[in-house]
Parts: sequence; C-alpha cells; structure tokens
Amino acid sequence: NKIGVIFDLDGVIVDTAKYHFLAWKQLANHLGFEFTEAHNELLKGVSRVRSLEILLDIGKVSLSEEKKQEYLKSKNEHYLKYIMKMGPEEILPGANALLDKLDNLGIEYVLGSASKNAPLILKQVNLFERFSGIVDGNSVTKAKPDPEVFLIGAQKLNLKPEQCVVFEDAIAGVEAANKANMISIGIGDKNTLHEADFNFKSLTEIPHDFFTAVIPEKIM
Ligand code: G16
Ligand code: MG
Repeated sequence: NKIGVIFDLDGVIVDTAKYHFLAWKQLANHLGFEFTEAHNELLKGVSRVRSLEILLDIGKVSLSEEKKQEYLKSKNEHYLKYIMKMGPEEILPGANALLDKLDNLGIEYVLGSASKNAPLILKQVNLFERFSGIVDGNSVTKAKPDPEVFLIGAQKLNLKPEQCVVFEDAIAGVEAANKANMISIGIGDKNTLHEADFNFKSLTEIPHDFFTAVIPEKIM
C-alpha cells in the first residue's frame, strides 16, 4: 500500500513565524497598537489577507480596501527582507533527516503551504529541488482549514487522500488534513493540536518504524 507525505512549511520545515511576527508588529505599531507573540499565534497557518483582518480586529482599526492593499504590500516587502537573509542553517531540527529517510524508503513528498512565498523560502534553504511538487498560497482559492491545498497535494502525489500523511503545526492545518481524510501529524504543542491523529513535539521525535509499520498499520 503506497503512501505519500505532505509537509506544511512554516512551523514544520522552517520557523518563518518569527519574521511574520516582526513584520506584523511593525505594522501594528505604525497603526498605534501593540502586537504580542500571543497575538501572532492566531496568524499561524492563516493566509496573508486573513492575517491582516485578524490584526486589524486586535487593534480595533478599520481601513479602506485601498489602505489594506497598501499595508499587505508593505508588510510583505518588510517580511521578504528577513527571508532574503535565510539559509540552510534555519531548517528546523529533524527535517533534513526525515527527508533523507523518506528518500531512502522511496516515499514521495510535496509541500502544502498557505504561503505565497513558499518557493522562495525553499530556495533560500536549498530544499526547493527535493520536493516532488509544491502547493502554496498561489495555487489555492480557499485557505486552510479548507482541505483544498492538501487535496491538490494528493493529486501531485498521484495518491488517494487516505494514502497521504500531513505534517502540520497549526490548528487550521490539522483541521484541513482531517477534512481531506488524510492522516494528520501535529508538530508542536500536543494540547493545541489535539485533533491530530499523531502528535510529536518536533520532527526529531518521529519513531524509526513510523513509515514502515505505524502508518501502514493505520491505513490498513
Ligand atoms: C504560512 C504562515 C502564516 C502566513 C501564511 C501566508 O503558512 O504560517 O502565518 O500568514 O503562510 O504567508 P505569506 O504572507 O508568505 O503568503 P504555512 O501554511 O506554511 O504554515
Ligand atoms: Mg505552519
């Protein structure tokens, strides 16, 4: 029984949340309110447009459509300044080893990210060529928790949803994987991601027989 893997990007392969935070915080401060790390949690896995809406709600600020577009553009330009400085040393612990393992087992993997900057980020950390396919914020019409991003990922893998394993760090992403009828793996806080089929603190904690025994047994 063939299986395939779909990886989320931010929070699973790299920690770009810290750069999103710096860029959103600057915008909030410019608009006259505070933006904390706790607020930033609400933006994880959420699309850029939706992130701005949440941020404006926090500051109780309303803006014209034109201003929103202007701020979305300037936030992204600010964010990209950090991304351009990224390198392979920013790949999260366990990610490279896991990709090596999947290569050795002949298990294909694709990316399933909400980010429109996903291809650029993968290039920065030298992982772009390793993925069999990339599904990102440019290829979907509906953001997570809608399953669209992962269903397109399954198509790229030529597999049925039930054969796909999704690695996610965000509640919206776990929900999307579950809705897609895939096996969801929550990476991060177990209590936050309790809806996932499996939970690990980080990619370093995936058991040795995970893809050879645990997952095949779950699928059967
Ligand atoms: C990431 C982040 C989100 C961000 C989204 C869109 O998603 O977790 O915080 O808002 O991408 O990013 P961009 O502004 O680059 O299009 P993921 O799905 O990789 O975790
Ligand atoms: Mg994520």
